[in-house]
Amino acid sequence: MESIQNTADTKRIPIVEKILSANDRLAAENRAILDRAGVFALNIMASPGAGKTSLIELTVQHLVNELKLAVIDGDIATSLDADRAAAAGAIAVQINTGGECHLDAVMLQQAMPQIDLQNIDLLIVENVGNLVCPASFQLGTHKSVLIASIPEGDDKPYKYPTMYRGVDALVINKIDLMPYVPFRMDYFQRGVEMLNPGLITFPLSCRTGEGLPNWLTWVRSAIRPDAYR
Ligand SMILES: Nc1nc2c(ncn2[C@@H]2O[C@H](COP(=O)(O)OP(=O)(O)OP(=O)(O)O)[C@@H](O)[C@H]2O)c(=O)[nH]1
Ligand SMILES: [Mg+2]
Repeated sequence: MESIQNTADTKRIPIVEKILSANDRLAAENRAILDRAGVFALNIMASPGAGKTSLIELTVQHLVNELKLAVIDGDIATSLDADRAAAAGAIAVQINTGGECHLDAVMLQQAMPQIDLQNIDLLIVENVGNLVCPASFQLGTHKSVLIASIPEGDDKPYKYPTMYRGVDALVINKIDLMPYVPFRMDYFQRGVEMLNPGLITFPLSCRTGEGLPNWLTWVRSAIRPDAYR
């Protein structure tokens, strides 16, 4: 029995590696397509309900007069989030993954032709709500952003290290709920610092707008580093 188990394991690992390296190749193609069109792209990841669409709506509302914006929304089902992004003022495309718990590079490659990229400055991709699967699939976007939220609890960096390790910026949303929910900010931030030292972090509330200006400044400077230095 032992040797059968080992054989199954040794066969499984190369297949997973092959899928991931095929995905990485497509992600590199996506990046090249975006760069040729002069589009800066963000991949927004978080657990379900952390506030991805809320932050995208606010970002679109605040930047729509200065940047040409598009949103690609990944969800298992429905076009609810793309509808919200469109109502906020972005060109919006919905990807329904049909059960997959993450977006991958091929899904993005299929969605991008629905947008006139030559006419876009910033593409925001909302990944499927999940702290595990999206961490393994590069999309070709320029920066990855994780949204944590106060009601999820302060232990999440410790429990989902791969996600916290791989991102370029961290939003801590729903800080308006700090008085009502036990959340040790020090403990949370120690976990983040251990996994991703110096990670730029934006505590904010999509509900009250507190902290939002710092996030918007970061987005602007990430897109056009020279203009905002
Ligand atoms: N109190 C509070 N509620 C918030 C805040 N931001 C978002 N919410 C609420 O949290 C809920 C989920 O927000 P969404 O923006 O839909 O979250 P999401 O991450 O896009 O959710 P999925 O796409 O389903 O994974 C909604 O009821 C929001 O109104 C916040 O800063 N404070
Ligand atoms: Mg959403």
